[in-house]
Amino acid sequence: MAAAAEPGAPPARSAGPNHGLRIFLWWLPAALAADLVIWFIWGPHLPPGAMSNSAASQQFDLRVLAVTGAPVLLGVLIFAGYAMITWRVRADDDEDGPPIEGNAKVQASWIAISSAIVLFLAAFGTYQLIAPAGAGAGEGPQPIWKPDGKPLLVQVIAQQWQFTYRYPQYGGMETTQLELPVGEPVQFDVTSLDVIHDFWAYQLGVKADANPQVNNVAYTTPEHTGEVTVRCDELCGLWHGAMYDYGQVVSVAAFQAWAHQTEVSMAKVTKTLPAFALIYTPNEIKGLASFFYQAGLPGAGGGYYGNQYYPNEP
Ligand SMILES: [Cu+2]
Repeated sequence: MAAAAEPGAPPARSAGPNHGLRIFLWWLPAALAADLVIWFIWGPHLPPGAMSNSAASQQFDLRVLAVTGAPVLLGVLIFAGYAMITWRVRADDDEDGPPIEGNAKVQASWIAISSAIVLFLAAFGTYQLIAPAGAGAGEGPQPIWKPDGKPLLVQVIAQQWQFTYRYPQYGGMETTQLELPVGEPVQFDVTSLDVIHDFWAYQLGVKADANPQVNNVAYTTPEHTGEVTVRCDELCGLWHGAMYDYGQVVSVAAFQAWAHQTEVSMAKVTKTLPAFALIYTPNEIKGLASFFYQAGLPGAGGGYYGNQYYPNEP
């Protein structure tokens, strides 16, 4: 015979349904379905695409982050929905409800799972930041992670408000066209002539600051042919928004043909350029003052350009 509850004592808790298991059984198929949709259907469309190895690596990162985050989000939403339905106030219920109690199992699992996810993401993020070779970000003048093989060198020179591209392996020619061969590692040497810009070749997953007096190196290997959108991604003055152009990834043969033809047709112009260097100081370019003089531009009467004085000498 069961002992009667003492008067005034809280009613004994009945062994009700296993809420944890019920929530888990709602959550498991939902999380599984969400992760499959994210990985296989949404994943291949995540930015920035897979045109280069660095872009593909960034897309992979976003897939992993989304697949990690979706089950957490669903866990919170399903728990909230379950709680609102199961533990809602019934029409004939005017009780306060039982006091909230601690639950060591729930707390320990929460801490353990959160810690595991955060530590995994920290390790994963650190690894992905350096592989492949700098992940398309500027590594500064002395990159630690370099791709295998001898890369095609492309110097990106930013200035208000355009990018030009210099190819030291093709006679140091400088063009406004970014042309790259598919399947070969590329080394971008990014610099600026004036203020801070940022070289962002979206489809290549390359983004590197262009700082004056600094050579900032970024690597990528294009894996598919196609068009590349290049944008300046650092507010750099009045026409910052107009500082963009379109590059091309083409077959190796098409690149070679373009490069040789451009090298020949630009030869006369290339001769007038300062010798190829990793950084340039516009103030020290010989003949600049006479250029200003001939063009009748400000400074034609002699004067300062930057912080250097140029006498009036044609
Ligand atoms: Cu800019």
